[in-house]
Amino acid sequence: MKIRMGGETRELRTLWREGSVVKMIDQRGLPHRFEIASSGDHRETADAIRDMVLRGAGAIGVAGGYGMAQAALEAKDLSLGEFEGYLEEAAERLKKTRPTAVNLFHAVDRCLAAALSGSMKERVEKVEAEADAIAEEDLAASKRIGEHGGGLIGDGFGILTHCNAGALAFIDLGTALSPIRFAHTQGKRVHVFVDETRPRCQGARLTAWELQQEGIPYSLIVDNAAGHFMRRGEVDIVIVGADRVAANGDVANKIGTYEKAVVAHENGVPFYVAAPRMTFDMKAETGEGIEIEERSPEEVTGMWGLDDEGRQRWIMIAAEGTPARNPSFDVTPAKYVTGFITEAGILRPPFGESILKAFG
Ligand code: RUB
Repeated sequence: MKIRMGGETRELRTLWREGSVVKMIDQRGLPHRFEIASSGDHRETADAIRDMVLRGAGAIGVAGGYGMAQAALEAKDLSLGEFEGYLEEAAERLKKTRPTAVNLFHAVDRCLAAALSGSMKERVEKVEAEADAIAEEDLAASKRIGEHGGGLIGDGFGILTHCNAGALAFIDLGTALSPIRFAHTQGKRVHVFVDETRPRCQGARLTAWELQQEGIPYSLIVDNAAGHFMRRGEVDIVIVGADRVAANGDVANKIGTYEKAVVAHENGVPFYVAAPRMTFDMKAETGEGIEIEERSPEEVTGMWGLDDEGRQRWIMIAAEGTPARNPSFDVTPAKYVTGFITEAGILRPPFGESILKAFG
């Protein structure tokens, strides 16, 4: 993605690997502070996923793969038996960080499978190659999602998106934002309605920042305003990402997605989910079984912001000790989804069949 800083433009990925070191854009400081964070071993990479230094299903998956490559390099001087034990433990540690995005589980399992046969040298090389392949596949999928989804966007469209399913949620380009980038590059006039996405404000902090970097017109709106704009006919299409899609087309995505889908349905606005193969979980028959991460109540009772002197500050919104609930994701039933924008094309209902045909 293009990062404009002090008159200079840099092309960067959200995260990348330099041997045993993983580098990533530290998303906790954005949009006010741009910093690259480094993780020197798989434990630090697990911490970075848990603490949301990086986030978004695709990026979490790639980080999980890179964490496994780090673990393989850390264990390369052990016996084969100890190596396998070390990698299995690393896999467990990485998988425990965030439960909902299935990309993490797919990536870690692929790398673990690569670690279980061959000589030590071959095993380490295979895990590294698998981790790098996952990153390149994700990037290729984003490009295809952009091309397929770009065709759904007409000139002059208002597009609503929720959370951040952009370059920062992936290696680059993203899922929901990729078709928007594509349509913009084709010269179509678009206007993006960006839900702020409480409690962590990924829309206000990350999606708005990405669109600003790319020069794509947008308005930031509070989460509660989406229905208002849909009812007034200002939104022509909703495009969101996903953390896990069940085999029947139920979608787990950032909390609030379900409400947007219901309101879109009520107003006849098409509701599309942009997601690559890695986000589909064929083992989950429906959305019922998907684990929903519950995060700290403090994210609801307070928030981060910038003070007058440019310092990042945590401020309280609710009274000290206010009880709060903080589910990070919700499940949107498949009946509200118009289609899935995937690297294999647009999947249409009945999703049980179209998903199985594309990814089964
Ligand atoms: C991110 C979120 C995003 C999806 C899409 O949640 O819900 O919409 O992960 O990601 P969080 P992708 O910020 O809590 O990780 O574009 O990678 O499919």
